Amino acid sequence: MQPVALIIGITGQDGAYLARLLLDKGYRVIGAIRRSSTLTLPRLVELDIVDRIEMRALELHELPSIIRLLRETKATEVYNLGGQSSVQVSFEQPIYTGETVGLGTLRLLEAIRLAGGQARLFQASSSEIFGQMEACMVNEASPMHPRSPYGVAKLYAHWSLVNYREAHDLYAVSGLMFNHESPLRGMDFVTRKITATLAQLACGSQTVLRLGNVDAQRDWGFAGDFVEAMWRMMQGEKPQDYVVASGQLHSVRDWVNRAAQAVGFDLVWEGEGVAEKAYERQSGRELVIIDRQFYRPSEPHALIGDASQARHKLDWHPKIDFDGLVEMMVQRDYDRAKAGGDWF
Ligand code: GDR
Repeated sequence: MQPVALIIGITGQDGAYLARLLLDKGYRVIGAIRRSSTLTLPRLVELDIVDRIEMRALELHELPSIIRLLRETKATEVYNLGGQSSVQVSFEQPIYTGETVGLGTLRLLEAIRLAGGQARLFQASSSEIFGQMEACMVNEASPMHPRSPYGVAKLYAHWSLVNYREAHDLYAVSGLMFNHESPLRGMDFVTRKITATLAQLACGSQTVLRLGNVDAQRDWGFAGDFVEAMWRMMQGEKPQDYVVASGQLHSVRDWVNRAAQAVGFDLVWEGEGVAEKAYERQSGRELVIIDRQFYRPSEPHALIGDASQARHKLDWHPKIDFDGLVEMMVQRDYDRAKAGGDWF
């Protein structure tokens, strides 16, 4: 029988890559979208899969509508990639974030249980649930202490899932996902902001790249590799949670330097804290400035994900490394900037 996947969050970066992977594997793919949202599908268009996905309206606030959709589609696998996903925005919209990320996941679990409990659930959890840690290497057994409203909401979702697995015997798994990027990333996130702005600067734009904490460090991987791990987690005999990460730590400054180099800028950094700036060596032109508005009230420590369980038990091996990722994103944004449009 053909497997049926329901993807919540189909319009985002991960939704697009996952949909392509599942279509290639022969799945019937159903994309759930909010009735109220305007239908913009540029990522699915870019991957050339928009016509192969069945779109269905879904309101995660409305429990009966989730149950109905599960029953009508007979979804065998549900991927929850939805909800407010910006850590920065969660400091301004903590309640909305808690609603969509925390309670949204609980409603989905309850709907799967009420619909008979047959559908498997993948929950996109986050390294933000670890946050404050003494050690910098994190695995599935590490203590959790989130440092943002987003992280707190993801922690609620994570423990709700564990509880439903234990209490109701659902096949539900949490991917403890570290940062993952791609040319389909939204501009709210620092990597894409960097590659898109530098590409525009290289094509003659007069703008300046404004950033917050350039010394923040993250473990960054490629989203296309991460969706492969999601699918593998759903094929196991027993449900189990996994850390999904590249195992490499880099700073925001590393991203800027590498991306600048890729478009031909030789950067010189000067000053400290919010007075720091980066100039192009030859022309002396100011390209990067620090802007206090992009600092966060609190941040997680620099955490590296230990994905050895995923490697050994799921046979998951990411293909794109840090340099390959920066190169891929800069190249795509450079092409977009030259073509003069179609930004998302
Ligand atoms: P993050 O990603 O918060 O780790 O969450 P983001 O790209 O927003 O920030 C990464 C780091 O960059 C620093 N930073 C800036 N961030 C943004 N957005 N804009 C800036 O101008 C800027 N300047 C510096 C931040 O302070 C931070 O340290 C991502 C999301 O995908 C989550 O949904 C996911 O769960 C986690 O990764 C794992």
